Amino acid sequence: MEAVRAYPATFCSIPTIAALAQLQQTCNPPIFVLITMTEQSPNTHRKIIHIDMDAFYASVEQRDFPEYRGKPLVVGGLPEGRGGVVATASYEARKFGIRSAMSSKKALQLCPHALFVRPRFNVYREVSQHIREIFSRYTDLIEPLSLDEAFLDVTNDKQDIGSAIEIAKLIKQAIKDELQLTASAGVSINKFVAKIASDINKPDGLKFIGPSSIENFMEQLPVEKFFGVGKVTAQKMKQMGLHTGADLKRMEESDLVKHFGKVGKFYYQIVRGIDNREVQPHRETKSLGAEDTFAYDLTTLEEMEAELDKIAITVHNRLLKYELKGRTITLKVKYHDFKQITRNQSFPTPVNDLETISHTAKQLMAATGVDDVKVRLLGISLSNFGELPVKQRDDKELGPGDQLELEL
Ligand code: DCP
Ligand code: MG
Repeated sequence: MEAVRAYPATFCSIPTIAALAQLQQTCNPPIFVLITMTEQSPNTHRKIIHIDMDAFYASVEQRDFPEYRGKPLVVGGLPEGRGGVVATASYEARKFGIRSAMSSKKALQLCPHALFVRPRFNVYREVSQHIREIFSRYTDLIEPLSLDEAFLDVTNDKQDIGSAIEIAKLIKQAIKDELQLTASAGVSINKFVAKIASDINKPDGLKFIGPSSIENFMEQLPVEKFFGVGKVTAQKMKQMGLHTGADLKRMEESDLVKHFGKVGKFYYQIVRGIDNREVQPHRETKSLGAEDTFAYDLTTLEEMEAELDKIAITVHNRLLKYELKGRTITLKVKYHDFKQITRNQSFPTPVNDLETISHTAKQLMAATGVDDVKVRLLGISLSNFGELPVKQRDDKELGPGDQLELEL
């Protein structure tokens, strides 16, 4: 017999190596060894696709109104209205620096000849249903993250195609043929890498990151691309000399946890290409929120209120994006010693307006007692959504740049 596959010894636990050595001594002829994966090696058998529509709302508008094609188009609040924000911008508008969640006024300053239109959610919802129907031709393991984005597990695809790259191509083609829209796809062995991959060749992109290139890919990835790494954490990492995945990989797990809290465990695994989260077809949004870690600990109520106002705006935008209203508002406070508390308030009917979110969060904050405290993180989330039309993602699936807590 011959060895089918040998994993590097670093993947094996010490007892495993010892047991093998003993086996080798006792076996003649040489043994047949298949070392199963340990916690320290990536699970390479899954085939995961992440699909994300390109400039979704704007592309739909350009498709339906030929006069918008080739023009800088902004979908969202109108610049003359109060507090309008950009939902998305066409690629032509992005050249001027216009981005989602920016105020529409700022967008107009950046590009005075941009066209501004209000979103047509009913149309986006229809398109979303159609792309999900396309996905379902290949698998039932579909986890939508928002109207324009989903994970698909095609390890055992319905049509026995076998190749995830081929399936991604077929899906992209069907979206083009049937909807006259483009999507980008990322293909890999886990959700994290597939999601990053789909962003690499946008628009109309397809990127495959296979098992043999995954560790290398993670090593060269800038730290800000890592899930859960926001601006402050990225800055802290850089101060510590951590710029890329390779730098993170040199850290002990315990040190990562010491410096970054629970998410340190996730960093430790993900730089090794390990992300065993399953594609969850029936996942419901349980909560949606945002949080921020500060460069300096906050000590006064004024500082905390100012930060809560900013976080409330982000939460409000996300609620609008996913068309959600919640009955419960939760405040999360993490102190300088990582001790964490949550406080919440529930309402008789679901809410999503900015005023209520920021006011409630500030009231809850004041009630925690802020004398003699040092606050390193604040977060606001909404939950208790009830039956609502769009059941999308919870905050644990947001992309790079968002600072969110992970269940590991
Ligand atoms: N959206 C929103 N508010 C945000 C972000 C997004 O209303 N802060 C809406 C508009 C987007 C849609 O959600 O069209 C999908 O979000 P994406 O992040 O996927 O952005 P796009 O599809 O617009 O662009 P990209 O090509 O970068 O995916
Ligand atoms: Mg998109």
